[in-house]
Amino acid sequence: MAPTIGGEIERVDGRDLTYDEFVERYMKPNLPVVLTGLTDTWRSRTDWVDNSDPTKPNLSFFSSLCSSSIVQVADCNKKEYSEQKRVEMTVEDFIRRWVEDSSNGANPGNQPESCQYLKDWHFVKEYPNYCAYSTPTFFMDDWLNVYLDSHILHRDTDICPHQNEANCADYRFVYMGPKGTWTPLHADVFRSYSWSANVCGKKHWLLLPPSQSHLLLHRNGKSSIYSVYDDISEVQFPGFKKTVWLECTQESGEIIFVPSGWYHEVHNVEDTISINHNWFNGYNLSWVWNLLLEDYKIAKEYIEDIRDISDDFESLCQRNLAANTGMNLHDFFIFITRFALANIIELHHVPNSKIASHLVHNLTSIQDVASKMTSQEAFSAQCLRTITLENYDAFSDVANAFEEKKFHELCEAVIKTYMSIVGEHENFTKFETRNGTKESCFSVNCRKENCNVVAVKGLVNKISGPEDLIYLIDRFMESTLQIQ
Ligand SMILES: O=C(O)CCC(=O)C(=O)O
Ligand SMILES: [Fe+2]
Repeated sequence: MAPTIGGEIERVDGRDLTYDEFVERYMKPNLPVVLTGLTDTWRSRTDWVDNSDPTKPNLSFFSSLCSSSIVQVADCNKKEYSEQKRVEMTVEDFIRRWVEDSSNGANPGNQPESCQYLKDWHFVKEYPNYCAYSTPTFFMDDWLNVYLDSHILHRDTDICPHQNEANCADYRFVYMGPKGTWTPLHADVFRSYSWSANVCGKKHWLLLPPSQSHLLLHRNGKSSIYSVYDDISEVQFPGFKKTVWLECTQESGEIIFVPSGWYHEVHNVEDTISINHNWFNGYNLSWVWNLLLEDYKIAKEYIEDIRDISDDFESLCQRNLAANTGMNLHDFFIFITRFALANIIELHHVPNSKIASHLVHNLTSIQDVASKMTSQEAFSAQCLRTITLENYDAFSDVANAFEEKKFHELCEAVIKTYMSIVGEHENFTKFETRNGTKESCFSVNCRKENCNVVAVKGLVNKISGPEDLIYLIDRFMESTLQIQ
């Protein structure tokens, strides 16, 4: 049964769209769009494309510049659990196989037997000085990558031993593969947004609104459809025939915005290289929380029968949750607390600016999520007493956080983000002398002679759980509004 197509994804020239329009028309209502006209000046659109045939990737760029990089390569013909089987190899090997396969495939009757797709390559992390692209303003309000540039999401190294290595340090990726490579049906990690730009080549996308996600489920309620082009049994997947999809063929240079929770399947219809980021912010933070909570309940249910014989059941649930998803409820709480503190510090400096409205929106969305947290067992006083001291300190010890270099880096990244979004980034250099001149203040944006950032610190001594975070934000907003 072929998927029913309801229409095409809207296409808009990104140069004619303001940031506020993007928020109102796509980010806030959680709707997809294809943006054109935003990648023409990217270095990758010259360097990564064949000089003599601009429809083809310049594979020799990668085999000469990045030959020894270790990357993950999916075999699109092999399913492993609910994903494609992956192996690690060097870029050199990947390119060599690609070239071999394409010359084999060129002979009539010869089908290349493998279908190798390089995925999730942390190219920016690995080559920070090669500026392949610049993130379009529309996608800059990115808490996930900004946070991961200075912090880690989950700190138990026994669960994620490679946390500090390039392979799981951020969500900025390069994908590359020949015509025919593809990505199975999925919704993105953490229910984040994603944007994906074709540096060269063409992709066909099918997207399903989250209101129809339940129609993809197997009748056992657990597993989901692997590919919409499989021979899907009506008995096993009774909802599938009711699904209505949006589609698009994304051309070279175009960027697709994939909203939170939309299932999608992607096929490269030409040899393709793409750049993509996953991210979240104040507009989809509750999606991230809702998924984490769902996964937490599943993790808990799974070991419910050992609750009575376990000394520390809650810690076990959190451990399993982090192992399955990359973070647990406490990691997420540390994340929103740190992020809220950084927003508070910066808002203290710009209470009457265009930037302030972004920061206030961030803090409000954090409060909303924190208020949902309060009813969870994981945040009961009893459970918080059992979490590791290191984790507890990470959110409770506010005074210490203010002194940490990584927290200062986060503050700086936050203010730079919103300065760029409102178009004030050129003002930056004026304030960059802060370290030499103002000992008590670490905001890059500080324009105050006697900056009393200590007063902000004084608002709260300790954050012992979500209630304290809500209270801190309330107190701070009150005092900031008074200044205004
Ligand atoms: O390009 C692909 O193969 C998959 C990309 C994707 O799933 C995404 O950008 O969210
Ligand atoms: Fe995706």
